[in-house]
Amino acid sequence: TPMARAAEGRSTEMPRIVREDGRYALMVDGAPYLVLGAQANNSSNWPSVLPQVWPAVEQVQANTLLMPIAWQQIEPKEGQFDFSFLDTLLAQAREHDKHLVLLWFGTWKNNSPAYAPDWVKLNNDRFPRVVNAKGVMRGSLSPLAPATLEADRRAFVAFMRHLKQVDGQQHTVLMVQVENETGTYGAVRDFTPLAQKVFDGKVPDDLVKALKKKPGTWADVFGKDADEFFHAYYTARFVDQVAAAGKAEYPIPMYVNAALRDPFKDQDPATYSAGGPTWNVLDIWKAAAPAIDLIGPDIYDRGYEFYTKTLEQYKRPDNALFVAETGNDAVYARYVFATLGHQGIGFAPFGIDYTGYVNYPLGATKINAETLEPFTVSFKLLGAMNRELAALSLKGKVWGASEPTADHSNVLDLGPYKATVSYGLPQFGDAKPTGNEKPSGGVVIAELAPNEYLVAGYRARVDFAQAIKAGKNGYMIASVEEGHFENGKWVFERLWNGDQTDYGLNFTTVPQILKVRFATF
Ligand code: N0T
Repeated sequence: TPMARAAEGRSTEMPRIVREDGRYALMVDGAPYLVLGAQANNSSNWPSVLPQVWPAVEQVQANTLLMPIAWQQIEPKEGQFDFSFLDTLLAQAREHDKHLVLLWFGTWKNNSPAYAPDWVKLNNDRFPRVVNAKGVMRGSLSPLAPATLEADRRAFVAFMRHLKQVDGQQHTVLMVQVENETGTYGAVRDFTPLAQKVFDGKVPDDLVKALKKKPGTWADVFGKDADEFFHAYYTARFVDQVAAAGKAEYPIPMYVNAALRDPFKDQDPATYSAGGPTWNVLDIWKAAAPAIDLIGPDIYDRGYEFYTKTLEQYKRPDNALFVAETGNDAVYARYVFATLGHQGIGFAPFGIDYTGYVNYPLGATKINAETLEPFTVSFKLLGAMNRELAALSLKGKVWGASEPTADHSNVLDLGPYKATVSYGLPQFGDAKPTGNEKPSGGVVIAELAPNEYLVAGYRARVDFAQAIKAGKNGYMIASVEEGHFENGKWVFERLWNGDQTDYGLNFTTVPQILKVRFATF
C-alpha cells in the first residue's frame, strides 16, 4: 500500500488537487482521497503534547491530523530556524499511519499575530498594525506592510524547503494551510497613511478585469463595500505571495480557512474578521490569490440551515469544498454526510486531543470516547470506502444528507430514483418520522453503475422511489448486499431481505455498507 511504501521511505506521488467539470478531488498517491481529518487544539503543537493527541486521532478514526506549525516556534530569533517539532511530528505520523495537514500560523492567527515571533509582534515600527477609521490601533498586522510580507514569506519558504527535504519523497503531508482565519476584528480596513494612499488610488487592473468592473478608485468601483473589499484584496495578495513562494520550493496543495460571516444576512464587517475569505468576498480572494488551491469554511454553528447554506457558498465550480474546521460536539458529526453531498473533499472536526481543553460553546463540553462516538462511527464507515467515494464524487455520482434541525426527513434526487431519508423511525413498520432525540443522522449514496448504488448511513432510514418511469409495471429492489471493500473490490457478506428491507433500509450506529440493485419488471 502507499502508506507502507511511504513508511519504508519509498517515493509516492505528489499530492495535488484535480478539477473535472467543476468538480474536485484531492489526489493522494495518484488517486482521489477523502480527508477524514482531526485538528488538534491550538497549543498542542509541542512534542510533549503529542502523546495526548494521537489517542484522540485514533479514537475518531481520522486518516489525517491537522496540526499548527507556528512562526514563533520555527523562527524564534530572526533568521535562525528550528524544525525539530515538525521532524518529531512527521516521524510519529508515519508510525501511526496517518497523513498530516500543516497549518502555517504566521502573520494571521484568528486575525492576530499572536503566533508570530516576538521580534515581529512586538515591533510596531517595523511591522505596522492596522489602524481603524477612528484612529485606534488594532492587534492585527497591516497586509500592506512590505516588511511583514518579506519576513513571513522568508519563514514560510524555509518551512517549505525543509518540508521538501524531509517529506518530498513520502508525502505524509497532504496540504498546507497558509495563515489561519485571516482578516481583522475591529477594523474594516487599514487606515494608516500608507494604506490610505493605496486606497485613494485605482483598483488594480487584474481585479477590475476579474470582476468585470469599470476602472476607478475603490470608492468609485465598490461604493459602500470599498473598505472591506480593499482589505480582502490586499490580505489575499499577501497570502498569495507567501503561498506562491512556498510552492516554488515545494508545490503541494495550499489553502486558506475562513472565519465566517452570517450566511444569510449582510452582516456588518465591523463585527467579523473583515478582509478574510467570507462568502461576500470569495470572488476577490479567487482573483487575488491564484496560488491558493481552495478556501475552506470553519463551521461552528450547529444549525442545519446555517451549515448547509455555508456548504453551498463554498462549493463552487472554482472552489473545492473542504470543511477546514468544525465543532467537535456530537451534533456536528452528521454534517460530514451533507459535506459529501456537496462534493466535499474533506471534513475536519477541531479540538481533537486529550489535553483537557474544550472550546465549548463552539464545540463539546467534554472530549472522550463517548462524546466523540458519532465521529468515530461515521469516519469508520466512510473510511472503509474512502477511495471509492472520492473517485465517484469526482464524477458527480455522490449524494449525501444530514438530519435537519426542524424537519425529520430529506429527499435526494438521484436522477432515475428518489431517495427519502427519514430520522427517528423504528426499524420495523411505517410511521411518521419524529427525528432522533438529538439531530444526529446522515446518509451517503453513490452510483456505482446504472441501477446500482452504494448506500450507507447513521441513524437513518432510506426509502427509494422511481423518479423516471421505466419498465412496464414499475421497478423493484432486486437485491441488497451488505459487504465491504478490499483493495477496491467489493466483497459480499450477506443479502438483506424481508424485515431488513421491507420498511426501507435502516441504519443504526453500526457501520454498514450496502450495495443496492434496482430492476424493472
Ligand atoms: C477557530 C478555533 C480555533 C459563535 C476556535 C473559530 C482555530 C480557529 N476559530 O476554537 O481558534 O484555530 O480557526 C472562530 C469562530 C468564532 C465564531 C463565534 C460564533
